Amino acid sequence: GQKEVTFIMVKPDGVQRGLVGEIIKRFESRGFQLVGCKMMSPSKEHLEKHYADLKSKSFFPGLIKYMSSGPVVAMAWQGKSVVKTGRAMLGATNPLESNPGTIRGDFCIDIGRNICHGSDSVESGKHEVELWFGEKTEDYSLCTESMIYE
Ligand code: DAT
Ligand code: MG
Repeated sequence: GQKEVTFIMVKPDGVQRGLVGEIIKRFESRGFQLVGCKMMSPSKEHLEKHYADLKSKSFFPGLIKYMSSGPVVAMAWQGKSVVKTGRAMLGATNPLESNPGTIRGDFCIDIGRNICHGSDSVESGKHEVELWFGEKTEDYSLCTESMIYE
């Protein structure tokens, strides 16, 4: 329902390129609810846990190096169908295949510099929010809820 959560992260290149506000703005404007947000420099061990399913890929070492090249902004967003809609808002993994109007389709070019992360399923959304925030997300109701949901 409306309590669905997804893990959205502005990657180091997104932070350096000044796109933190732009990415937050798109999720806020859509009507999603920010329930967790922090800037941090994750350890390699933490990133290896986050990307555990990609461990066997040839690009894995490069991915971990890039992801630990600078601070990231980790966020938990909540709302109806936020996982699937968040992925649609991010665009395809390879930015050259991302539609204009998506975050990746508007702001980047290379797959290894695709500026943002979004959970790929409801299960991984829960798992990743837990991995990055533990229990420390905020539980509050938006006073605009009845204007966003019927
Ligand atoms: P996504 O981030 O869209 O969920 P993913 O989980 O398959 O994509 O991969 C995680 C990240 O790894 C992705 O954002 C960029 C990098 N990556 C994926 N496939 C890659 C490839 N073929 N070459 C280089 N980097 C890749
Ligand atoms: Mg993924």
